[in-house]
Amino acid sequence: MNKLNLAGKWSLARVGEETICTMNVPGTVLSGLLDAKIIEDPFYRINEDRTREIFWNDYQMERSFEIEEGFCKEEQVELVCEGLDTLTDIYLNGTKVASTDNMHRTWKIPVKDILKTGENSIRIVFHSVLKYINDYVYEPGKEVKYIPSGCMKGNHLIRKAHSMFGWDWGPQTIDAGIFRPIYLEGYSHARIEDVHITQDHEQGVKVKTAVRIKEAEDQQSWIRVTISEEDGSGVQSQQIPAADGSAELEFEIPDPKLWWPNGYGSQPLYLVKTEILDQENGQVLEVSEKRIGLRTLTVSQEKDAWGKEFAFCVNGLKIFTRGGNYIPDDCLYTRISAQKQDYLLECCKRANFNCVRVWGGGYYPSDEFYDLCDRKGLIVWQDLMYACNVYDVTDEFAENCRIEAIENVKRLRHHACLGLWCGNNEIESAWDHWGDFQVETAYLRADYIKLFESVLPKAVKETDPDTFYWPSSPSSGGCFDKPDDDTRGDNHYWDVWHGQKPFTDYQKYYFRFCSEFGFQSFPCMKTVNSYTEENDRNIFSRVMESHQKNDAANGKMLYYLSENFQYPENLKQLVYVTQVLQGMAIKYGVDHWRRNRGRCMGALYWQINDNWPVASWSSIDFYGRWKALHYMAAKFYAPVAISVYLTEKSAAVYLENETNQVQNVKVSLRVKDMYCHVLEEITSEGKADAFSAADILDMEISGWKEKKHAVFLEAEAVLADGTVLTDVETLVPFKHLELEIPQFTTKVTEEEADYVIGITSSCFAPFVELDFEDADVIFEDNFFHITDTVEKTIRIKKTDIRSGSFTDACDMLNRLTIRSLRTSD
Ligand code: BMA
Repeated sequence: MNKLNLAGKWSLARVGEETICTMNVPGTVLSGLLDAKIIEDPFYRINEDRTREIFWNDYQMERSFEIEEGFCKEEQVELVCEGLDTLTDIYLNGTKVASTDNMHRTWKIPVKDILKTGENSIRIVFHSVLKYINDYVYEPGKEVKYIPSGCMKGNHLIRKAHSMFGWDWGPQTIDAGIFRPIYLEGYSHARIEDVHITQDHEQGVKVKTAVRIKEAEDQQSWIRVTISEEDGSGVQSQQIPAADGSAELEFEIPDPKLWWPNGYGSQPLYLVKTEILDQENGQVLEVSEKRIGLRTLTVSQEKDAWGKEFAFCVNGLKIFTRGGNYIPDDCLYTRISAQKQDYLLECCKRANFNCVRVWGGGYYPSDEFYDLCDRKGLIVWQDLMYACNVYDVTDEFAENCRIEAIENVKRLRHHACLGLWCGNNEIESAWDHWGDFQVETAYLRADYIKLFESVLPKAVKETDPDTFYWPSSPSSGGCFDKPDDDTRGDNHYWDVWHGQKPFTDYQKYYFRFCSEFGFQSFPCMKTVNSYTEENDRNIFSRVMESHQKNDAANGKMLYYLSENFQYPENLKQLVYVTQVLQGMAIKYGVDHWRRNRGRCMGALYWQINDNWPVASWSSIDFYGRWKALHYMAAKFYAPVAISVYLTEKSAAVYLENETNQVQNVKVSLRVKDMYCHVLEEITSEGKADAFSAADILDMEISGWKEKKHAVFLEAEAVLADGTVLTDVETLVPFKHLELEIPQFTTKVTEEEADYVIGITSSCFAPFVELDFEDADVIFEDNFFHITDTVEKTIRIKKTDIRSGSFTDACDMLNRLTIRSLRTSD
């Protein structure tokens, strides 16, 4: 096969005008203009406004390229575009060869007749999507009135990531361009059209590969499939002639090594190599390689005492799913590198996630994303790319969506990490009871069923019958049958935050699986500084408000602040305290649902990441900096976790055990004063069975009513292997606690691979944050409580110094900043 990569230098222009600059492809209008320094950073201050406006223009990208004679002699030549954003006309040597209208699809365009030996040219015109949606003339009864929060009217008309038009956490930076590889392929032989790998775990493990090829004229081909472990051992190979272009080969895997999600076992992968060979000379014509993991993975919906469960079931084991929701990592999609995603997903793994939900308002990530999830043991809940919108499902639109689904399902279905396909985000629920949806026409309502309960599930099931399909998130199974019912299916819960209910409200709900719940915070000052000038650094300034896309959110953060903490003295302290609030909120929900393991079987918080620097629900900001929530998640998502459940009269200490071992534990619950003196202590031994949660100890606390402002509760669990887990609760909100100002003593020592920070406090210091103003590191733990006068040690692996550097321990000590609730700077 001949392949010519068309990546590299292209020229960028507005249609009909002079070249603006040369740019790198894969690249977009924004990446091109930014690299050429023609526009300023769209994320700085309110540059978003200017950035959006440039997309009222049509753009074109153009280049020439040389074709060798041999290429033109191939029987077939195709132009392959793996990602075109979005409304394009493609010209080769001046002839229009295709128009495209879906950034989620791969376009393969036959171009043999147009290519010539020697110099050729390609020009892609990107029509303004803003003009398209603005000029769009709706048919009577089909005008969609609903606009998702922060987004633009008409975003639903185009198969382009909805959130590129803005969202309640993202800017309207639009963009257009070639965001994935583009190349020519010439061939005169049979091609692999499809490799569908399925597994049978009934008796032992059998791997089946169904191969379909497009045969070439006058050529007989063989199909060879080889399967091996990743290290090359256990090779098995079979080769058979292709009969009518297809072949099915089955392998029995001796001593199968099963793939498990993070925390339940390892993630061994097997390599499945499919080749087509020329029957006459044995020459290999084409190769396809896929990595698989041996596992069964589905969703169990067995009936039980509470209704119907909703639990991922891996190799027969029902797990408690812990994770978060993923959005695109950047508004400029060509900057979403495998390296960036590796970092993000590794952070998820470090916080003890076993699942990420790829949310439907973004894009289908690249293959590398799923390779990384396979390796890290992160189950992917995969939405199809539809969110919070109403669609007019014409035949043409339905066909476009159908092909998009088939292409992406084929690309991803072999991945070990793939947990389920989900039709969309929140649209069933919206049709069921969101007020704004009830004014839309019945015609459009019927179109929901057509697309999400007919066209798409049919396409997905035909292409990947083995993976679970769920019509919407949340849902109870479809047909507008109480999509928010908490006795079955999944739920999104937003009464804490959008509904301004107290954190304790989480404890009223026993969802079967909570796939969204969230709480906002500001990113840290380093990130705020990146998009503001000194004068902007007030949360109600024009600049900071434009980096807050949920209109009511600043008010909400201040409301929750007023309920829990004293008034912060400055922006630094405000930013810190919003992060603490966010971590506290999510911990409340997760602890409660984990205590009710069995009834609830999953928690995915909203949201893991950001696509620009912004105040949002994320636990990791745009620059990869961990907010308090991410550090806290590492603890509340740990396979074995402790939590205190407080009621008026008593405090109960629970152990949540997501391991296959019984956990024997010694638990202490102490009432301490502000100088960490123990005023009362009870201890108890107990156990939590494998995959269960248990109430280990209860303490009557009514006796502390009088002194409730002067004490805190410290729960400690010592596991059989010596691991110590702690949790802290207070009997009054922190704002009413008689906290002393802590005097910290710190030291830093250097070891070969780590720096070790030793820190002592003169008194109880809740939510201690360590940081460096001019360096980024990941601490072993952060936003922790100091509950006694013993030195606490926190390690920093040298490999976790992400930016900046330290000459030695002394340098680190000098630059270390410490904050806690009673620190004012
Ligand atoms: C959820 C998501 C997003 C949104 C978030 C916060 O329901 O699906 O649409 O960003 O709420 O409002």
